[in-house]
Amino acid sequence: MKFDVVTIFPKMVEGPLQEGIVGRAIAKGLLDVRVHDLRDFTTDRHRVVDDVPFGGGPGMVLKPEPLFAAVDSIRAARGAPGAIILTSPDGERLTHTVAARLSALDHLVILCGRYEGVDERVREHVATEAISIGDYVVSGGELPALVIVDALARFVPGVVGDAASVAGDTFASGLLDYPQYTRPAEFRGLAVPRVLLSGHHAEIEKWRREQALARTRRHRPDLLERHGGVPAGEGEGS
Ligand code: JEW
Repeated sequence: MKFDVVTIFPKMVEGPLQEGIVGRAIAKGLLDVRVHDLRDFTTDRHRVVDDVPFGGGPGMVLKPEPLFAAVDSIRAARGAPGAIILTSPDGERLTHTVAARLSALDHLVILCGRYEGVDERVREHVATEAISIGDYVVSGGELPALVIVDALARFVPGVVGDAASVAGDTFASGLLDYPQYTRPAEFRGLAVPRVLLSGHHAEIEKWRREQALARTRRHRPDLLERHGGVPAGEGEGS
């Protein structure tokens, strides 16, 4: 899968991409992520990417010309992408379902906004969709772009070593994860739940299911409703 990320802070994006699961996938050739400095697509001596908003108001807006030029350049080098995503707080919320849909595309361009946002002509005539990573404020589109690359990459075959790990992912199963423990079995007087040390696999499965349900009910009851409620006989009891 190919990504082209356009940003005024290329180092902010390149660093994290070299680490962890995404870093290994790039090293293995499963992902090809190119990061482009928006300033390289300016034509003025001072490499200006922003300007004041028409109509007044606070802050600055990313100018259209460098963003149009960056996408033209990416198209010329790599062909037409399957989608051109604008990161934006008023885009479609990134969910497991949206990530799965986008991960089926072979080539994505991600445009990182900054300041008060980007000229609307970019959104209307360059971007094919706008994506938000959730209902909180961040300072620009770089962290959202990294979240999008990471979340989509996990659906690419071979990126996550253990396929069972992807299938069991919280938002694939519809439940939050059960609690995890590792050695030592007792640490500073804190014991691991006995059932996990018992070797009774059916008991362990039952305990984990109960824990996952209890956590989901407490922290994310909306997830249970979306999946049609708790199936009969699968509650954690009273
Ligand atoms: C996101 C790109 C570019 C946020 C989420 N937040 C916010 C916000 C900003 C400017 C004006 C109004 C609200 C900051 N910002 C971005 C925020 C993406 C930009 C500037 C973003 N997903 N994506 N939750």
